[in-house]
Amino acid sequence: MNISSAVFLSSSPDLDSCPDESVPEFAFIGRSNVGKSSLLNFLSGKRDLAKVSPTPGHTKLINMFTINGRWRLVDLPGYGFAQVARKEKSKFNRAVNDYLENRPNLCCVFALIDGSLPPQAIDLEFVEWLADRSIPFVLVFTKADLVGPAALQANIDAFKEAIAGWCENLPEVFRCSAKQLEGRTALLEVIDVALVEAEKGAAAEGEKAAKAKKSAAAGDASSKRKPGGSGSRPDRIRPW
Ligand SMILES: Nc1nc2c(ncn2[C@@H]2O[C@H](COP(=O)(O)OP(=O)(O)O)[C@@H](O)[C@H]2O)c(=O)[nH]1
Ligand SMILES: [Mg+2]
Repeated sequence: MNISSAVFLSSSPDLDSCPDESVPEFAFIGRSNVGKSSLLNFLSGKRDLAKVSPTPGHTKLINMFTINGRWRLVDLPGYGFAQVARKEKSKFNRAVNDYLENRPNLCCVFALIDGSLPPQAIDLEFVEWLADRSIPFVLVFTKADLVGPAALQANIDAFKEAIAGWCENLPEVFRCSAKQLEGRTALLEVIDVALVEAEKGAAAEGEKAAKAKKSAAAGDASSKRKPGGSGSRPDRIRPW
């Protein structure tokens, strides 16, 4: 995918104040200092898209960027300072929880994991939380340049082994280095594939709606929307 435009759209403190749900969204999240801002800048080709901050925990808002006028890149607050106890998994961040659980146009979460470290409890808990809710996600191991390939692979294998019990199907795994400019193509390919699926889904929804309208016009009472029905929210897009 060629990124021809990346434009800041919004900063929202909660789900209610997020923009409309008309465009497929891809969310990036990880522990503070995992390299999220660096990766977003690298992916978008804009050096200052997400400000690279030396101060961990800097971003508290749900930040959205419109890419190529076609999809949104969503920069979610890091979870490094939530101090989540094992039994309090719902408390990462209310806005993030709300967004991840209830955003119908969320296509995929890119869960960023520091590839230079062995599995960290907070990352494992977050991935368990995603898997519990069947939220579609892939794992992105960052800072691949900091360790040798064997150590990186060992960290990835240990992580996969730790989550194997929670995930029905193991998620796709990617490795990247914003410093050495590696891993961009594979991540953008994930988005490309998901966009095609999302657009197919949207076209099918459109056809269904057009058929319903036609049969309603023909006087078919069964196709009329029930009062108080759930409206026109599309089904959650699940490309994998
Ligand atoms: N070696 C290396 N350092 C990185 C990489 N990505 C980010 N960093 C460094 O990690 C620190 C945190 O990066 P940042 O992008 O601000 O992380 P964020 O807190 O997750 O947004 C900064 O000092 C970055 O320079 C990478 O791919 N390789
Ligand atoms: Mg950052």
